Amino acid sequence: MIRTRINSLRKTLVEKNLEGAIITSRDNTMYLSEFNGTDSVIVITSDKIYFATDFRYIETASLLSSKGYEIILIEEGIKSIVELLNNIFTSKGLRIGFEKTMSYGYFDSIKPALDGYVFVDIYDDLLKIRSVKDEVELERMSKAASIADLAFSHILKTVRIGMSEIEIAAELEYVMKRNGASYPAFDTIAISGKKTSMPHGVPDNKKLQIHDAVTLDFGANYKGYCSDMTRTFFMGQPSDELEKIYRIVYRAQKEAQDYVKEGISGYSGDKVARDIIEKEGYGKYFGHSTGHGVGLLIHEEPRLSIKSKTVLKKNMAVTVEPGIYVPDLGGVRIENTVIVEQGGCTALNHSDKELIIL
Ligand SMILES: [Mn+2]
Repeated sequence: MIRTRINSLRKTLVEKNLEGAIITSRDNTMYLSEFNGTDSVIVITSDKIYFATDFRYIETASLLSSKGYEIILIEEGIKSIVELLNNIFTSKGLRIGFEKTMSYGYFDSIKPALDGYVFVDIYDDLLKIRSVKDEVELERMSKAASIADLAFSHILKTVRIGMSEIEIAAELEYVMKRNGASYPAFDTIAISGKKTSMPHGVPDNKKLQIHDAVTLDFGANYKGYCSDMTRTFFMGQPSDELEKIYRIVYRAQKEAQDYVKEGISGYSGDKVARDIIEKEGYGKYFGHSTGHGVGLLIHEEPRLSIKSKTVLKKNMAVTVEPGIYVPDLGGVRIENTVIVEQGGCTALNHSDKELIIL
């Protein structure tokens, strides 16, 4: 798998006429080596690939030599990186790939070593390569999603009036860790009552009350890969309007998910959900896009949004998550992560989407 990923990057080097590339982001170093540590640098040329890391990681990194990597010990921080680059890139006036997400400080430190080179962004190219998942990635994402499913069913069994939002968030994260997650895929959202009108509200000491809507948006990170799901349920019968909103969001989510398949555009995937919500008169309360890619990062390519021109490919992972948020009333969001296939898609998470009243 690693070799295939490296080959895809080499294709980009050829297409963009690059002498080589330097990669420092954790998501891309992880993608190209499966090494899940920080502070590592990959330098790639047409025929060589180097993995540079410091004492803390050198033992783990040494395993990468069997994958074709040359391992370099960083002894003097950035000075070692500059030396490495000086040794590898000796010509002038050529083009070199770098990630536009690199910090200015880092870029400033390595620039003198690459004097005379033209810097060309390859971060977007790597995102594009990463948007189609391979078998190892699909397996990890599926596991990450089932860990989140377990945590959700645990909450449905244990949640009580009087519990605080923070307690619920902590419980979700605890159960995910107990079931193999390294950490939450992002800051867990567990909000209730009127706060559910804030799509990314922050859990606090607010306690659950009768009739409250409860929105949980959370995921697990399993071996580097994220899962992402959202459910809204109710602590006792919700108001008529919130129940109506639930049914609209349910239909928008279901129809958009049923529509997602290889060959559709990100734009049209968003439109299916948006049209349903707009027709019901709630268009202005659905202010975010319908979905985003998921993988090593919680938000990546492709997008299901009015701006997206991406055509979905087989084995892309994307969320389908419409929502309606009415200030001073509350909100509902239902989110599944799906894998794009020929003629349809498969949801990675299996928790029920039907209206749940506890
Ligand atoms: Mn999401």
